[in-house]
Amino acid sequence: MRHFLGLDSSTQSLSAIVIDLDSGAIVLDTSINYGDALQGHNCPNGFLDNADSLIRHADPLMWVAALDRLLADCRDGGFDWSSVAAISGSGQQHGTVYLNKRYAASAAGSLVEQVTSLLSRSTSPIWMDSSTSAECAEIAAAVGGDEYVVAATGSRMIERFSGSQIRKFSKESPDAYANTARIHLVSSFLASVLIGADAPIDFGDGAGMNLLNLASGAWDAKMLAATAPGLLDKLPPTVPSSTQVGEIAGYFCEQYGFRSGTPVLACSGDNPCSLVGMAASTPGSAVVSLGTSDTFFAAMREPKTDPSGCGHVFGNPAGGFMSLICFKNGSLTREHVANKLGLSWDAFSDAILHDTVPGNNGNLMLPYLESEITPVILDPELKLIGSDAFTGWQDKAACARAVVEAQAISMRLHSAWIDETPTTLLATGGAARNRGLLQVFADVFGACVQRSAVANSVALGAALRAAHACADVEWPELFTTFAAHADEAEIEPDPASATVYDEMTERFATELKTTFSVRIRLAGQESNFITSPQVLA
Ligand code: XUL
Repeated sequence: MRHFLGLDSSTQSLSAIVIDLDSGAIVLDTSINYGDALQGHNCPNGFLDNADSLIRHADPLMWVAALDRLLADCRDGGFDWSSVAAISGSGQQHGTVYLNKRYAASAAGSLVEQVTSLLSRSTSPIWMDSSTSAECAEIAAAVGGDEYVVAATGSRMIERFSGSQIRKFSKESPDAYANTARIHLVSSFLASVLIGADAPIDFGDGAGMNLLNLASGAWDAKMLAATAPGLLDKLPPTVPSSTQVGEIAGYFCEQYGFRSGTPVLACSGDNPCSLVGMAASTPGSAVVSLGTSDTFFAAMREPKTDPSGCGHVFGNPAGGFMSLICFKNGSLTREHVANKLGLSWDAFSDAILHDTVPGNNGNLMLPYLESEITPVILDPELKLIGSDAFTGWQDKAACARAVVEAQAISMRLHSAWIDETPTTLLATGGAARNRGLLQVFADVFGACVQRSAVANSVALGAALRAAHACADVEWPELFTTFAAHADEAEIEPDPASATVYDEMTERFATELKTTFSVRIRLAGQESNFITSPQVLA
């Protein structure tokens, strides 16, 4: 049987998808929620409680307990793991796991028992941790500024990325750091557990560490030296994502019936895997994920970097690179406006489609209800700001269009550094249900919008990567079979709106600079403009 397994070790759950190349069907699609199923690990939302809201760590034992549980539940439910021909996986990006020696499966005990004695640090900082501003500044200063960091690693120093987290650990717990022989990402840790040996880090996820040199694919000596002592020895080697890193450990064959010799492909980060699962791993399509945060990601022909340092560059598991840009003001900001207007999502969508026109008659909003990471806006007092037309939320339709238009324009503006104009936007996330919102994104980008029908693009992406590498099936065939778009017509851009949005994007950029204290840390520049904006929120 040609079954391929993709695992997704994410923030709140572990998921598994098995695809069947012969029938073209997904034959297993299941998930374990840590908060529900593994309460003993005290991570109801995927992380340990901490009085300091900047600190977000998880229990790495919970991740392996989830693996045992998921595999056992499926076996007990009748799923035949011996049908799996190859495996790959994904991990939430940036999180780190600290081991006192290189991973080696021991003969006895559950995965929790095997891993417990290997941990040199009992907790793992995850991507939600933002407690490392001091370390980011120290590392940037040591290499001569964020400009070097961006050029070498594809991102400026980012609090949640692994490098500053490793530095913080080395400063706060020098003995435990010295006792650490291996630092894994969640993805390479998962791969290590699967093969029962030390697995490498792939370029996709490795690029989210502020340690990998994008051009060479090797660890960047200058970044390593600035981060923590003796780091090179503690990091696994790096490999292309398509590398087979080993065969499934005997433990999984004995416990769950996997076929001995089943190949395991390098695991990668969730965003790189999602790029594949969304069928967007070749340039031309960009994924727009509209959720709590809005995210834009796309395959890149050339490894460009964002001069403002806000966007990220990761490895594309299908080869080359990908961009990822995250906007913190997403659904919560839209929801805030919809609530102010007293509009349901259907009414919100209808108002945009039927009661307003592209460009909103020149009325512009700046969509920052809370602090923002793209661009970096730190002002906690910051609120939605806009033209007089929005005062008092009287013109409901104009206000509804304004917030969405502003978010789409901001995404266009802040993804311009990629220098690839997408012809198709693949929309996903909760807000992708909103037809009016998608029409605005189509018009602002001058691109067709398709809603993706893929539910778990991350686990699917991992399964597709395993199939591509081990069954030698080409990407287009895999995408057509498994990564379907919703069965509906594409949303076409209105050509008449092109000039309107070219002008509006320029105006937005100017307003942004002249209205806010937009702090761009890159190369020590700090612009500081304040006028007297119309505060709406
Ligand atoms: C990306 C990021 C998140 C995590 C979520 O930079 O921090 O998307 O990967 O799992």
